Amino acid sequence: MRLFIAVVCISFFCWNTQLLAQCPEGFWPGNENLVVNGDFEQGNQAFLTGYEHNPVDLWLEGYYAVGTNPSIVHPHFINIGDHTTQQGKMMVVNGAEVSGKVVWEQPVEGIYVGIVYAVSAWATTVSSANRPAILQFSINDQLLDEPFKVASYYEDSWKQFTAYWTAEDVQQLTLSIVNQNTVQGGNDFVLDDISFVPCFQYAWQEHHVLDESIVCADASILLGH
Ligand SMILES: [Ca+2]
Ligand SMILES: [Ca+2]
Repeated sequence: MRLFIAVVCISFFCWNTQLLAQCPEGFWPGNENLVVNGDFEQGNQAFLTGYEHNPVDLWLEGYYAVGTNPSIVHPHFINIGDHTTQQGKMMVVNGAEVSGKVVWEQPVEGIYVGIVYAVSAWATTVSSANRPAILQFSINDQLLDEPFKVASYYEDSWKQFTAYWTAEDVQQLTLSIVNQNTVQGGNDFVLDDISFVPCFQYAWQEHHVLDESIVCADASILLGH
């Protein structure tokens, strides 16, 4: 029996490129964002953090809220909408004075050993002070790639930061975002649309395309002959 596979859509049609992590050139993104509630639309749930939760007041360092506008929870934070729809929720953070403090963390399951993963998040500064937070991903307490200086909203709006990681021998991991800037005033930011997706090389995908969980949801797959 011959197997004919026609994958009609390409990554542009499968994914909203404004939200999800981008795979390296030559790789095809899997169909599933392994992060739960990465857009924060479910509110303050499904993630862990080293920060204290206060839904109405972020005056103190080291506190966070999940809400629709940073200016609601701090009088000096800017008045903006979230990244997903401009009307949804995001994580608003008054950056702490402690280096490496975990901002956001979530266990991730269903890892394919030997596969490259792309992890990304969108962030922007909510304070007018020019001392932005410096964020970095980590997996199982190992920092990934270079730290990312959060952009000024008025200069660059929201910016996506991305890192790549290859699964070696783990089936489960803990994905984290930490802040490396301990300057008290100005290291305050918002996070949104966190994603973690597998990246398949085309040859690998042709051999595993029958696993519907890892192929493009809009692809047409033709079997026969
Ligand atoms: Ca959102
Ligand atoms: Ca701060």
